[in-house]
Amino acid sequence: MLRYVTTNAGKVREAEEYLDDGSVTQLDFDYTEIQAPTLEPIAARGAREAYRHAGAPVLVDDAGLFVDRLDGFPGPYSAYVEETVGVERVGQLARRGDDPARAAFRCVLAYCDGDPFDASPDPIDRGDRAAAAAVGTDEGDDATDLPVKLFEGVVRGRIVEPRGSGGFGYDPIFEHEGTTFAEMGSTGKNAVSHRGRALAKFTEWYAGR
Ligand code: ITT
Ligand code: NA
Repeated sequence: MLRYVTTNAGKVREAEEYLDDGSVTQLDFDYTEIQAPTLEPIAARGAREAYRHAGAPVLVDDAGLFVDRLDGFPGPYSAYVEETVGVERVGQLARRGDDPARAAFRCVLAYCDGDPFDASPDPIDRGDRAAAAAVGTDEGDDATDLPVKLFEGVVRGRIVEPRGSGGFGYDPIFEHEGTTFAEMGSTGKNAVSHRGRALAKFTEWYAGR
C-alpha cells in the first residue's frame, strides 16, 4: 500500500479518483517544508522524511501557483500565501493591468521506498529532467541519502475573477481553456491538471518498475 503524504483533503480526493484502485491511502503527515525557490527539493526532502516516519513507500505531493507577471509568485510559498493573503487578493494582485494574467500550476510528486534505483540509462538521455533532478542535482542533497524519484506536472492557464465551487485552494481563480478548475469535477480536472499530469507520469513508471 502506497502512502499519499499530505494534510490536504483536496489532493487526496484527486489522487484517489485518478488511481481508482484502492492502492493508495492518505498519510496525514506534516513533513518539514524547507525554503526553496522550486518545488523539487521541497518534495524530495519531504519524501525522505515521510519514508523514515512511515517505514513504507510514500508519495509526497508539493504544488503551487506560479503567476507570470509576479515572477512566479506565490510558487513554493502558495500555501502560506493562501493562508495569509488569501485566494481572492492573490487574484486581484495577479489581474492588475490589461493583459490576461498568465499563470501555471505545478505539481511535483516525490516517491521514496528506501530502495536504490537503477541509475542507468541516464535520465538526461531519456529527456527526463525531473528524474535527473532526483539523482543528485538537488541542492544540498547528499548523494548517499535515500533515493527519490520525481514526477512533475504543469498546466498553463490564466487568473480570472473567482468562479465555481468545486476543487480547493486557488481553483476558483485558475481558468484553463475557458473553465476554472473549480467549475470542473475531479475527473475533468485530473484530465488536464498539474496533479493529473504528474500522476500519469508516476503511474506509468510505477507500473513498469
Ligand atoms: P500538504 O503540504 O500537506 O500536501 P498543502 O495544502 O500545504 O498540503 P502545498 O504545500 O503543496 O500543500 O501547498 C500548495 C498550495 O497550493 C496550497 O495553498 C494549496 O491549496 C494550493 N494548491 C495545490 N494544488 C492545488 C490545486 O490543484 N488547485 C488549487 N490549489 C492548489
Ligand atoms: Na504544505
